[in-house]
Amino acid sequence: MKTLIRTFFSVIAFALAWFGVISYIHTYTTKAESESADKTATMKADIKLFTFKPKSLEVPGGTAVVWTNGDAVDHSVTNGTPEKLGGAFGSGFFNKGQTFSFTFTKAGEYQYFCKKHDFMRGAIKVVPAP
Ligand SMILES: [Cu+2]
Repeated sequence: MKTLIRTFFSVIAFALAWFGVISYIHTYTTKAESESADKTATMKADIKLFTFKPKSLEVPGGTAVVWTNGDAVDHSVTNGTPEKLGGAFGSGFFNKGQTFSFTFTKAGEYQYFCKKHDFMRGAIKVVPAP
């Protein structure tokens, strides 16, 4: 009987130890993930009433620009102009409440437009990172 109780307690102790190790690993990895995510600076932009807001935006290199569609119609964020595509980024169509994100690493002027409404235009100016 004594051996049985001892075995029972050692099994419990073993299980608790494992639980501790696993939760420690879990905490450690999730923390590492959120820390690396924090390193990317983000800038928010909106699409509202068929307009990119702000129409032009200046960001340092390494910034992720996140566009949120506030209209109940599909829009896209497509690099270039309808006359001359840029090719650096293109969102495809996304609808109300959805977002598109692009991280700008190279300095320069990036024009963009909406593939469905070619009068919708905007620009991102990327300056060298400080
Ligand atoms: Cu559009």
